[in-house]
Amino acid sequence: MAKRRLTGQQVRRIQQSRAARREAARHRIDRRLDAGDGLGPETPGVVITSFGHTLVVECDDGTLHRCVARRTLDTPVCGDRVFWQASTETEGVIVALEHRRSILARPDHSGRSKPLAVNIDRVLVVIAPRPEPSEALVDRYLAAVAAMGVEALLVINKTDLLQDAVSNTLTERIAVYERIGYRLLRVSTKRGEGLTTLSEAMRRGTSILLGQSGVGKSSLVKALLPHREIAIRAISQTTGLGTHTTTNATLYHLDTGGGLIDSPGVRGFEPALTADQVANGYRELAAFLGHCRFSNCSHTVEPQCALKQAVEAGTVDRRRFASFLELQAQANAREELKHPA
Ligand SMILES: Nc1nc2c(ncn2[C@@H]2O[C@H](COP(=O)(O)OP(=O)(O)OP(=O)(O)O)[C@@H](O)[C@H]2O)c(=O)[nH]1
Ligand SMILES: [Mg+2]
Ligand SMILES: [Zn+2]
Repeated sequence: MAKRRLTGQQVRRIQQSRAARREAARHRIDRRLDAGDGLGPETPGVVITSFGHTLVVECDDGTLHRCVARRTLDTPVCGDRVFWQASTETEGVIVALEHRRSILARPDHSGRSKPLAVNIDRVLVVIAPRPEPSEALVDRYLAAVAAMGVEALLVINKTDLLQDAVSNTLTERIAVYERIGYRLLRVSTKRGEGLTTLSEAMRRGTSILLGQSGVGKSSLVKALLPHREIAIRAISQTTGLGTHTTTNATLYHLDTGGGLIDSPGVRGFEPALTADQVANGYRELAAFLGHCRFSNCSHTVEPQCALKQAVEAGTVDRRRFASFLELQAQANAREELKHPA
């Protein structure tokens, strides 16, 4: 039978009635909460992923529970430590959020900054020979991570593809990050190479995988945890419409200790940093900041700029410096929008 196409108006009506039903359900839960009625005891747990308004909460015993959040709370996200109460046999309601010790935010469709995952201790920026790496993206991630005050590592996946001339260029391009003190791990999920060292590096705290779509973040999770995903999929009722692209941040536990969050790939990333945070996000500039002739030096046109001199001397990488100036200009533009002269 041919599928009958819905008109725009019908689609809108369906969406409205779904939203209304959801709201009504949440109101009912709020009333029950206020009346202290029929809900289970407050239980601690951690949000491991979300699907629309449904949050998947994991308890200390490893059980997974579908929950909604009480309307008065900030929207819980992956990594949030919460308290929840059972509302039915299979569902629950999150009634409290613990303090977040770190927040990784990124702009949503409308440009507003939204937490992607929280309580992260370490960021693994993943790149690969294919898709073509974007150093601009790596620089942005590293600057954002510095502002979060957590550790950053670079992971080159798909080293099995590093056999030709491409490999030398990639290695050269990436070498700058090692020179300025970032740890670089080389792995291949396909060949199972480098995975032990990687899990060693993640043994403590919670790590998150960030990077372009297709670099192999989910493949890394699968290689490290072949079994866990199935349970989470069952509870999410995802349809698996023939795409492997990750759409939600999801927290996994490693057998070797530590947590690992898989995240959806991005094309670009504009961290909402201040000019100072941008400067601190380029660790190789630290030795030169404050040494320019003018204290308010913009490091663009001024004479005797310590940063430009370091670039000329070859101490600071020219490409990184250009990306620093670009991020700094964006930060200044944001400031001006907030406080027009
Ligand atoms: N040659 C090679 N291919 C790999 C390796 N790891 C992953 N791939 C392939 O890369 C493609 C993308 O892998 P994913 O794990 O889905 O990538 P992702 O980073 O999770 O992508 P998004 O979820 O879209 O952000 C798949 O076709 C994998 O089979 C590797 O080590 N070597
Ligand atoms: Mg993925
Ligand atoms: Zn300067």
